[in-house]
Amino acid sequence: MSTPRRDPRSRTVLRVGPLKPSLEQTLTERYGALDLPEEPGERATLLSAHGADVAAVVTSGRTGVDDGLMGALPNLGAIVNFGVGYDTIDVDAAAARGIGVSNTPDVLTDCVADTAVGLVIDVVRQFSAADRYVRAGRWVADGNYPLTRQVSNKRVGIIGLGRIGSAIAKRLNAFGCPISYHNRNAIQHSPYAYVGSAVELARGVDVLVVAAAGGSETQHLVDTEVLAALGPSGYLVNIARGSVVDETALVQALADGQLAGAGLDVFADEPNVPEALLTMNNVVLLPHVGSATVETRAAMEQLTLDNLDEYLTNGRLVTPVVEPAG
Ligand code: 8YV
Repeated sequence: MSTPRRDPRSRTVLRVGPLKPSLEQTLTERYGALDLPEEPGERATLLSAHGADVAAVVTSGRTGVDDGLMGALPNLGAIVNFGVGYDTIDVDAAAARGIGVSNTPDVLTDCVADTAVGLVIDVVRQFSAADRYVRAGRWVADGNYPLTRQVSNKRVGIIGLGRIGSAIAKRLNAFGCPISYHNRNAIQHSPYAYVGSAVELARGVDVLVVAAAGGSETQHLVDTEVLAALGPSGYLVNIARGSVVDETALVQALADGQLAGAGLDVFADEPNVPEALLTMNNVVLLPHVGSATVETRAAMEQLTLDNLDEYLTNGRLVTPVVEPAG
């Protein structure tokens, strides 16, 4: 027997963590959303006064929702995530509690794949380093910049051939790069070569691109052994989650000259970047901007609101990761 649904306009929405300013504004103005305070005392006050009213949460990968917060929201039915990665949401706890979870797939695939290709080109051709060379007056003082390496035809290995990994493969394939990949399972009819482990994949490529989802299953999948297999002439690019790479091992490998370079859009403890990386000229550092274009962020915002509306009016989600219980 299903419970009768309440008027969607009367249902309470809670914003958890900072979001795109225009999305925050819409949530406040159109939905009368409450904001979860960061300060523990204020948070406890809000939760005891309104926790039982909350039907839906809107959050992002920066903040997420843990089991404890779900427990303080006994009538929560959906967690709507701004972003494709949902590793900061305890999805097992949500599923066990019958809480639906949505994300924003597809709309950001192109921009994140573009970012990966940008990082591959930048780290292999050393464009950021060469730019610094010009700005420092070194072209005049020291002459031509040293030769770098060619991008076209490099062997590329992709960890995580999902939507984004496949879009990266398609782009780099057009550069003449032979593509191989590692996933938990081989993808049927994929045009790319499947490799059974991350170490084996790293051993056979020049550039290793990390595009796997974050979370406990992929934690430190790229470890000392994988980096050693990639070797002193290999490059690592990560546009996925900092947690997939053992950052301490990465810094060590770079410091020891055991890796040619790294292009990183994501880090283990954002926005903090290991101090040692800041002075390495063969490392390109981006502040998690993979999806950060006007077009893509607008599309992510729209899909977030579509999921919220669909849940509040029909009890369903447009792009569910976990289906809400009926
Ligand atoms: C965003 C991302 O930066 O979609 C993701 O998983 O990492 C990025 O698109 C993030 O969602 C914003 O918090």
